[in-house]
Amino acid sequence: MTRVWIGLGSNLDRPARQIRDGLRALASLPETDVLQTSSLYGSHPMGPADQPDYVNAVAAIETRLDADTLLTELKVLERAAGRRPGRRWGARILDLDILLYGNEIIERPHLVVPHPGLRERPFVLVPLAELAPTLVLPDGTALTRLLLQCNRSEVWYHREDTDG
Ligand code: ROI
Repeated sequence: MTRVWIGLGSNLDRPARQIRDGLRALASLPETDVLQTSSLYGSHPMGPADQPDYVNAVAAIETRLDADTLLTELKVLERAAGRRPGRRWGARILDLDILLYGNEIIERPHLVVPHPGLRERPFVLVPLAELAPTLVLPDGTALTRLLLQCNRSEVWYHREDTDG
């Protein structure tokens, strides 16, 4: 079994519900256990600003699926949630990203792990640190170091009674 960190994001069609459904959907993946799920966090969109705020979370899973198979399964879940191809960095119903796949470094055209945005995105680093404060990336960088470099005030706890 390989420990994998998944980033979830949504900014369409009741994002908090999309994230909660997405977390549940991860548990339905074959040969996969969900170990931990983070709180839900809000953030303003990175990229084009003419789209709604995001809700983000991170999950720790353990899986026997290889990285390519996992990626394919995640795309199936995104599509099942209603996601359709849209503009680059545009609004989306559900984004499921492989952030880390064990301690592997993968650099292929369709899959780069650790996720290229991981190092500077507070909406990924903060939920990741909630689950794994002592995490170290495959290249030896400590998560704590990345957290210090990012602007934590760009993310907030998503209030349970709101769904924006
Ligand atoms: N911005 C935020 N805040 N959260 C995301 O999950 C997110 N995902 C994306 C882009 C469009 C880059 N911006 C984002 O894919």
